[in-house]
Amino acid sequence: MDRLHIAFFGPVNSGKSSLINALAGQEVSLVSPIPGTTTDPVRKAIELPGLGPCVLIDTAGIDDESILGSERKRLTQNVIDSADIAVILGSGSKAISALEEQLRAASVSIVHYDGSVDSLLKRLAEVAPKEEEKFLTGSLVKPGDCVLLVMPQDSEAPKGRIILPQVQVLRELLDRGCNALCCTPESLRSALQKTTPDLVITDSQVFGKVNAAIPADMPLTSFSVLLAAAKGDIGIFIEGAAAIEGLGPDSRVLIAEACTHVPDNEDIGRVKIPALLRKRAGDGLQVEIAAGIDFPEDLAPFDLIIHCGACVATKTLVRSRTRKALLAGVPITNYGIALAKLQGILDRIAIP
Ligand SMILES: Nc1nc2c(ncn2[C@@H]2O[C@H](COP(=O)(O)OP(=O)(O)OP(=O)(O)O)[C@@H](O)[C@H]2O)c(=O)[nH]1
Ligand SMILES: [Mg+2]
Repeated sequence: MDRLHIAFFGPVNSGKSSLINALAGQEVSLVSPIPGTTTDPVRKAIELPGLGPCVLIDTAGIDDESILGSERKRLTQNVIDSADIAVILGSGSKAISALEEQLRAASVSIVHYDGSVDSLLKRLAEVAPKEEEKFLTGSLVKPGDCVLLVMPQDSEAPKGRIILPQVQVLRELLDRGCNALCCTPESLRSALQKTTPDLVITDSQVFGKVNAAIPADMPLTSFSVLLAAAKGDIGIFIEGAAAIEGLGPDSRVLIAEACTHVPDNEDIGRVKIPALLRKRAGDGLQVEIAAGIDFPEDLAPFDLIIHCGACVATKTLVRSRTRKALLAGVPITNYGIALAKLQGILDRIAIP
């Protein structure tokens, strides 16, 4: 399950850090009477009563006018773009009204702190997204279904564990009363001899291979398609993937990753997708990578943006990047949809 990202905003010295420390029951952030104590955003992962796993994010005062103020505002903007809920301390000022406007534009829920931690927790629980709204598999499965999960364990897979989207889907299937069978692309045929699945969920990188091995009428989707549907606007991503057809040797493509993993020589964003794009559009095609919270201010030079599956990113972050791309007039899609398009099976995949 995704952690709920709760960000705290207010003027300098309004007690943001004190409130976070009170909620966490420990010293997460430095408190002092000196205005401007918190400079860069401070993040703390914690379980809150009634809310479950959360990330509390402390920020610099929205009226911080120090020399570094404008740089801090940029970091604060990154927090706005990735928060699920904003807790605001104070009211009435111009800076707060401007902040509220930004938060509303980024679809962040707003809660005003009234001085009571108990009532804050209650309000947070009210506005937090409900568990049932968060199913990745949506209406694609029902209790009793058998779901086959194709999970390559190649050199890119982490040692000794299973990657987050696969863990999330597996857990959800168990919670929803489904029977899940896991296999690798190599053991797919023997898995199909043992059972006839109601749905196949594969890693997008082997879409083509899996599609060729299963009956044409067997529902097929991928982990990153499920994530895209839950976190972004999948309709926009499908439309965006059409731009792949128009790419040529002079085109520029931005690959945006939400996490900062160390890439290896089979990396999907840096190696596999660029290679497939160049095979289709020509060797001259330029690919730029943006990782973590970095996302270019100016998107206009790009002909297409391909975003990662966003397993560690919030819905708000994906939506805000999608909005920026649309405003700049640049088509945006994601790894799973792009790979389905590049492997010629976009029309065939099941979307929740
Ligand atoms: N009386 C009273 N003082 C408080 C309360 N909350 C915070 N303070 C005091 O207000 C001062 C600022 O508190 P911080 O929590 O550092 O405020 P902040 O909003 O994080 O400040 P910056 O990081 O500088 O933006 C400290 O001296 C706190 O002890 C409160 O509820 N009541
Ligand atoms: Mg502070």
